[in-house]
Amino acid sequence: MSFELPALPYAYDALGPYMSAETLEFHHDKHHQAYVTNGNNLLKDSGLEGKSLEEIVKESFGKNAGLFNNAAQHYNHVHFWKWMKKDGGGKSLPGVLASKFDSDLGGYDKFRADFLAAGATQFGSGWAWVAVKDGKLEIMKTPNGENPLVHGATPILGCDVWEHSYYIDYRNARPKYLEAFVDNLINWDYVLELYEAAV
Ligand code: MN3
Repeated sequence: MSFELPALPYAYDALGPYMSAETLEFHHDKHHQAYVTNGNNLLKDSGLEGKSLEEIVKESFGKNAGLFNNAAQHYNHVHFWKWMKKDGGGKSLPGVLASKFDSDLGGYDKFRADFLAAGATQFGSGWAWVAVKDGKLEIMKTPNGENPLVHGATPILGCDVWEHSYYIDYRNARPKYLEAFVDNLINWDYVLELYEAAV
């Protein structure tokens, strides 16, 4: 397969004031597009051309750094756009998520504190995650393009903490961006959809 940039699932200005149209124009149209373009160039003659995106991410990890970085960032961003919506966030988790967050993550408030801490303490570029591993939810953080897939887990929520995700709107205040993401942007219905597909 070749990589393709998906359209944003909302208008560029839909996530204001928490994430501006300018941020989404740069982040989606420039940064994500670059991962797609570079990933497609590196996929040629890699031996992984016929594989799914998830397989390319897992099989290139530790073996083909250039392809891995771009393919993993493509995977991460395909989901990142869908992990946000207008009027999202908050603590009303749909379906089984509420009880699962209670049993595995110590409840919503502890999830919120731990997820914010994971994102804030990821040194340099990377991601904060909620992933399913062996049927249980875990909070994780990873550097650069790395994601839970290469650690035997399936991500169901991720927040991009690369500076390109927040510097236009929040400058250096990464914790403020993380709070806005959790409180005002998370599309919990998409988190539930990925959870149900993972278990
Ligand atoms: Mn990004």
